[in-house]
Amino acid sequence: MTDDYTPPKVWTQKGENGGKFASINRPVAGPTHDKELPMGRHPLQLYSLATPNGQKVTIMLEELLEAGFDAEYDAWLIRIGDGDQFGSGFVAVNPNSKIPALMDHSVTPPRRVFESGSILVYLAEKFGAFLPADPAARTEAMNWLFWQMGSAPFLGGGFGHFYAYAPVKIEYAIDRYTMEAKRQLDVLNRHLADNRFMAGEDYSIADMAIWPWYGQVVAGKLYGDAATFLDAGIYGHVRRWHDEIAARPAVQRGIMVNKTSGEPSQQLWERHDASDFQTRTQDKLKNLQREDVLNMVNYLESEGMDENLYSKLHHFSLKGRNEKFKQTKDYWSQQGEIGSETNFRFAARLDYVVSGRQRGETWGNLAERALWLYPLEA
Ligand SMILES: N[C@@H](CCC(=O)N[C@@H](CS)C(=O)NCC(=O)O)C(=O)O
Repeated sequence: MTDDYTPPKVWTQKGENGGKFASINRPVAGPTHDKELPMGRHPLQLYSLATPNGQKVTIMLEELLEAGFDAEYDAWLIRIGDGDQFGSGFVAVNPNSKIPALMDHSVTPPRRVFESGSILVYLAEKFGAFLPADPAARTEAMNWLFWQMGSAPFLGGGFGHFYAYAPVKIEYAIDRYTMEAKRQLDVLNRHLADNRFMAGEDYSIADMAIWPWYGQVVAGKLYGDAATFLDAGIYGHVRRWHDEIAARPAVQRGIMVNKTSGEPSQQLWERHDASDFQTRTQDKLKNLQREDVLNMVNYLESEGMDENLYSKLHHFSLKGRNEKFKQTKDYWSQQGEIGSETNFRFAARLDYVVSGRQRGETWGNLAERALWLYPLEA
């Protein structure tokens, strides 16, 4: 890569262009491989990752539940760094291959919803919540929601990309997008000087859309030390608004869903039940004790494990030793503690399968998911 580049007449791909997202950038759309999406027991099936765009939707779903609506959902992890967004099942839900994507199975035929703004409006209208009914306030909420959809690509794809992710630091690009990011923050700061929330007195989907981007940048949660670089302390009204929203229990839960980085106690890779926040965060899964594992094994045996799953689980358990699951169980009892990463992952798979069975899911689905969620080679 040089700084005196003259574009050719017709662009051609010269291989990966470096940077954090090099492996998933490509100049064409459509699926790269066949892969069905998993399906849980709730009508709403979310396929996502806890980026700011993903968090908007999990915040909304948790807010709906907190407010007493029947918005129970399964949130499945889409690892965009691994290319899951290019699987055939995902592309059928979102032809744009980007998280978040939602299926609503409460209607016939099931309805796909993609683009985070569209998902927020869809859910707000479906449940009649977080979008003001009064036409003036509703219009204001929509104004700011669409402002976010149009503006955040400059913050994320522009500023965040060139400041934090690009393989080279290009002063021109960083200057250009820093200027725009600061201008946008000033837009928000001026508005929030006179308004408690984006659409006035009521918290709405406009706040849920803007907060994960601009709120978290000002609070120092995005792009390394970007808050210092942007002199974020001068956006005091944005910070006040950020802090009020950050204190909401639904927001605290929403930002944990499909999160695969940061504090293990804040990572809930998949969400299938309200209790998952207490029992299935990464710190809890890592703390599984030997007894728990033996209990799981007993449970699996009493349920009558199918041969296919036996062989899959067994495959993970003993680094390829050719034994049956019964021997795996004996191995566990002899070995005692769950020490190695291999053992942890095996235990996590068992736990996953047990709780999936309790939710009434099928063996085959669970086995596939267990393989995918807890890869041995990680
Ligand atoms: N406008 C879309 C943007 C979604 C988006 O950019 N998603 C990113 C993660 S934040 C993604 O899935 N990237 C994967 C890719 O580009 O291949 C929305 O708001 O839903």
